[in-house]
Amino acid sequence: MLTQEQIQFYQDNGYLLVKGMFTKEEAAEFRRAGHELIDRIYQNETVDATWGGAREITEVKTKLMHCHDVQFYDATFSRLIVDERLTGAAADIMGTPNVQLHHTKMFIKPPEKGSPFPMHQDHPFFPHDNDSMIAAIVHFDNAPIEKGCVRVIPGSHKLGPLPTSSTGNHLDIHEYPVEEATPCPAEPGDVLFFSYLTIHGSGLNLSNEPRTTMLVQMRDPEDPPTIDTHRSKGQGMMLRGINPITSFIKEPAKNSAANAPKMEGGAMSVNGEPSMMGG
Ligand SMILES: O=C(O)CCC(=O)C(=O)O
Repeated sequence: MLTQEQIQFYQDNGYLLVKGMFTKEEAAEFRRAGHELIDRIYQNETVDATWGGAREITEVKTKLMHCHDVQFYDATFSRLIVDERLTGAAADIMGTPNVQLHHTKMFIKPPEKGSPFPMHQDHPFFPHDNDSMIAAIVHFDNAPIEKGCVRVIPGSHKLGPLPTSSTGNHLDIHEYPVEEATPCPAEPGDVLFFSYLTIHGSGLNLSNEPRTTMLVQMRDPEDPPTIDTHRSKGQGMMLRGINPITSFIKEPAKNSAANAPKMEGGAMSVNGEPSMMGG
């Protein structure tokens, strides 16, 4: 449960860093599971999840390792996404007892050359009618500024959807430089929540250690997608409470290319699954 001050901070600023949501020991276990998963996947894959927009903000040949829908690979993450500490805070922020999964993804920004994320809103990747969508970034290890911690623009969730760059779903890199945004340095077990309208991004990892995080994207089950896009395995799973929509849940129709927003990143599959959909 969040305090009234925390909820007010989120409503004013569009983000909230919750310190110590998970213990250091739990974070170490998530990190072990995450790194072992990436090691397994990257035995067969060479996918680099770096966004095209990141290539515009640095000439360094950066890298980013990722896995979408991590709960399909290790039950450690299935338990994490239904943990009441996480979903209870998400419910407090969204103002609904019911929390539904949109997707998960883990990122490892490798030492010395971990890719940045240009400033962006998540909204264009998967717009929804009522803008209930939030992200929670669970930190598996520490993320100081030099590791490329997430940065936000406080209050930007009140601006509504902004025009994106002609080269991707990010914002203009000159108008919104990453280094001018507010850094959110974090320790293992801290969780950063933000709205899909909050402008956010992150810098390069220039340190000599990896930065390991898992992002859980969640929504109110009564907030429908505006367009049919950005499907993922497990989407629609209830993480907390009930789904008040009582008709039988059907498989959505096949994704329509006409509806698809601009993509970020280059790679298209990990283990045969569409995996690089940005956002
Ligand atoms: O992990 C990060 O540094 C930022 C991730 C992000 O902005 C996103 O996936 O939308």
